[in-house]
Amino acid sequence: MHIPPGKKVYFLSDFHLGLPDHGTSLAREKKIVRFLNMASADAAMIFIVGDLFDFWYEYRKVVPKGFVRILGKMAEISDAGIPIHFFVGNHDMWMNGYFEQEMNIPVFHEPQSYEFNSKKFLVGHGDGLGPGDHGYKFLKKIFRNPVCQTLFGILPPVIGMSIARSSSVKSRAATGVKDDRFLGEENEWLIQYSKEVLKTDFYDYFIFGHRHLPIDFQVTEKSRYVNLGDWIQYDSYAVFDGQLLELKYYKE
Ligand SMILES: [Mn+2]
Repeated sequence: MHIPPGKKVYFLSDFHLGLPDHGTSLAREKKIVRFLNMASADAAMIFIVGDLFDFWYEYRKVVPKGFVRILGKMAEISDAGIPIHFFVGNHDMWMNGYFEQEMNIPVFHEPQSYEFNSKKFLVGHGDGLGPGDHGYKFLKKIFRNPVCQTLFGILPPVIGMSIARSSSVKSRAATGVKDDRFLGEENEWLIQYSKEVLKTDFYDYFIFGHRHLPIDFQVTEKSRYVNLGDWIQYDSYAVFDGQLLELKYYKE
């Protein structure tokens, strides 16, 4: 895709809407909508790279309550002809055609390659990539198993949603705050993953979320890894202006 002069590509992730309560989440949702308003003024394309919701499960005929402002804004931007690409995160992987049908927004479950103005990008949420984390990788297999998903789907939503809510809270408690700082090149698993990919494929930019920590790291002389941070603590995003990629912080 060619990005014309004056146009930009935006990347952002990890809003975790729904967390920790309705009022706090709504204030955050409104802020993200204001950001999207600003971005859509000069966006050629917008990437939302996972964990938009703290929990999302699409039943066959029903979707979770709430989130009308951000969904409305995404629909409006998409209808205006600005493509939005969505990547599921580990908190909202249970998507099943709603974004595609309702908003014409494609949903990706794996990292994807893009080329903008001859720069190569690898974009994905980032969960389950790189070395280690075998516990999560095993859970992810269960979460993505069609039989398990169907069984969850036939539970009454009041039960399903409360199981999900408590496991989402537990997964955060388990992560804690110990990873709230840069762990060094050897221990940042998405840096290790990027290096592994570079052995066979070249990318100028690796763009991931999931880490909840804005990171801009030069992996090799020619390749950078950018972590998008989150919209809970940082209000961080990345923007590509056709030549350069920058990690930025939204300030009102
Ligand atoms: Mn997240």
